[in-house]
Amino acid sequence: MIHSISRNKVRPACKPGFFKAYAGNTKCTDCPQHSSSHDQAATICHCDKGFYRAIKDSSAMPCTRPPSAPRNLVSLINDTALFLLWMPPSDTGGRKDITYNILCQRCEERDGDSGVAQCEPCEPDLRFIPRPLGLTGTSVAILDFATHANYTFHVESANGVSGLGVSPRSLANVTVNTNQAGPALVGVVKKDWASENSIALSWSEVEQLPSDKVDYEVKYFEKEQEQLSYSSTRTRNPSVVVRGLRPSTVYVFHVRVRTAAGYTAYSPNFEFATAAEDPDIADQGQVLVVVTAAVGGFSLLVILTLFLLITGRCQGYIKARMKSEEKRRTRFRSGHVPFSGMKSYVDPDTYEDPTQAVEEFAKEIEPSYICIERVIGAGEFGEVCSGRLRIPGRVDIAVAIKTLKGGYIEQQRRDFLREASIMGQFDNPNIIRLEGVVTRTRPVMIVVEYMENGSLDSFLRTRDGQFTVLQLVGMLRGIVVGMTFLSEIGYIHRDLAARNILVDENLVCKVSDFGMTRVLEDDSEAAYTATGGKIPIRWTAPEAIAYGKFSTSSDVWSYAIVMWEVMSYGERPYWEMSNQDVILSIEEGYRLPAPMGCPVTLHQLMLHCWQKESNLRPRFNNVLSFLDKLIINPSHLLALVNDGQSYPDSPEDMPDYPLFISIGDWLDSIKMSQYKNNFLAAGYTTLDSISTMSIEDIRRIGICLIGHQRRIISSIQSLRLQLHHIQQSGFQV
Ligand code: ACK
Repeated sequence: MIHSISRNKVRPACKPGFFKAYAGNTKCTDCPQHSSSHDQAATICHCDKGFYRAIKDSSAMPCTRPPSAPRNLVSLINDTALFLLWMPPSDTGGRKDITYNILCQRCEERDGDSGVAQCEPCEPDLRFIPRPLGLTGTSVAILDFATHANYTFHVESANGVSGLGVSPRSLANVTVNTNQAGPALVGVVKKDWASENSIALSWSEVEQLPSDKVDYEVKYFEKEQEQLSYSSTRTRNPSVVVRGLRPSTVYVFHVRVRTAAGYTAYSPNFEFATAAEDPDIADQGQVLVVVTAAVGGFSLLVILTLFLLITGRCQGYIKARMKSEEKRRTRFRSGHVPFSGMKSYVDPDTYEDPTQAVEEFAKEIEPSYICIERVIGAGEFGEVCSGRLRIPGRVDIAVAIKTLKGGYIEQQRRDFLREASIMGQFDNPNIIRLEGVVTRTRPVMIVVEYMENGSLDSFLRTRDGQFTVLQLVGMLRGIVVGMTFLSEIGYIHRDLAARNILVDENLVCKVSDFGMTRVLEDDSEAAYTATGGKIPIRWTAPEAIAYGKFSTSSDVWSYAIVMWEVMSYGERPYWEMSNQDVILSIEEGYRLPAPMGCPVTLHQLMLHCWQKESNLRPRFNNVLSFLDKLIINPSHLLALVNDGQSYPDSPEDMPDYPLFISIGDWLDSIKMSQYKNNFLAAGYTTLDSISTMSIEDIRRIGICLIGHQRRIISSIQSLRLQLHHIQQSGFQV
């Protein structure tokens, strides 16, 4: 009875601040968040200014607003794809239905020096993967873009109430220059003829070659031997005769176009064999051509040499060249990659007169074109300033200017300019670009491109925890692109460390600080070793510390230390351990554990680069394709990217990641790819599974050559040690 009375009791009308969606004897409820009612008996609360309800939202839901812009938008580019990566907005507007739209413009700089760009919508055939609009993830891949173009991408964050009000769109922007990328412009490469030691190739020129085409680069190597050595040669015409090959050998060739702005991608691989040693098999006519050409070439060389000797000019130059050739031959003998025919790095020390190296590789700048603005740091030779380079008829650019302080002696001047003659030989988007030098007036200056965010180590220390793992991987990718270039032209850096990487406003990382011995003198991290050399111990591979054996593989070791610095936001490698302890620990097999929040896959890559045996370490191009795979398929990394994420306390809390280094990758890295099927057929599919294999197991799966068995088992032993370290550092593998 009481019950029925209370049911029949009529509730009063809702007061302001409350509402009742349906008429009847129901309770009034508080207006949802960001809404209010000002009248009695409200059936709906109206959204506060700037807040909205989507059509599908019920009146009981809070009012929401459009999200803020995506954060930390970055771009990555390779030969065929461009990637945009970003972080979700800091303000989601109170909704979970966030999506992203990509808007694209192609911008050309206007004629004249106004510096104002003219933009138009991007070409319709640009492909976005998965799609340009309504993305739910925080990355997109873009294909079929033009090379040598500037694209501006606007990434818009939107939610169910975007577009309902008058608020501006929430956009993050990034401008990408595609000079460094490009589809292969060379299609089919044909063999015209082959002799015992030569193969003549030709290819058709594509219709739309870039106007700034410089020449073609033909890269070749013995089939199955790419890891050991390759060579390359250049030609201005779409044909070449590649000489110095071995008889009866299959070679792999691929060709790319070099433009003023860099390389396009390589053509597909083409395989051609040289003729057998039997002279009857060689094409006599072709041999004649080669002989004639060789004799002609030799006579020309003799005449030219005589002329130069008689006139007495350029003797120093010839000497320097001979010295440099000698050095290169020595390098070849000592097992380094031969670069026959390729314009490889020339050590300025091989010039009798180093001034000549500077003249050859660095442009002299008129000092009045340089406008120094402020001092940004101190180098060993003098101040480092920022400023602008104003070359008439060209757009002003921001530059950093290294100066040589007064009172120097000639040797200091040479050492200072040495870096310019090294840097001037490099042309790569991830290597600091030399604009030129001032040598004819005082102060002597080296002018390089300006990098807004300065050195990578200090940059990361001031931005601790502010980037996604993908962004960090993007930075690492840039560094490895630069290092791949350096290793390809035969330059060994010797002092690769985060302090020697510079970062621009778009987070593009570029390798800097060249000059080997001088750089090491300059580097406060460099310490004297037992053999008397000055070496940055924490960054240097054990064989380089112990015997001064620097190589591209020792640069790979240093690169992995840079990876560790990046993933730990600029932590000092091995913390406060003394240099001596670092050397001993490395000798005993200790390796740096994964930094907090570092995906297992990246730590594995580091460990792979820290193998004691230098020839088991991956090469830079392997590291690059490794990172590219991660970037293209970032799900393993993205799973770790949570705001305020903390490192799991126990292995059980770790997400279950597949091992990133596949059996195939591992076998490639030890040049044993031919056995991939043996492992897979016997059921060995992860590194974890092979880590317990014995030499008998190796034999059982059909690997019979003793040398190959040894190489594989030694790599497995080193792997076992690595896996042990990973487990000790708390990761599950
Ligand atoms: O860490 P930083 O700001 O970056 O301080 C050092 C300082 O000069 C002494 O080397 C900065 N620096 C060097 N080269 C450049 C450059 N190209 N652009 C911007 N800053 C530079 C470096």
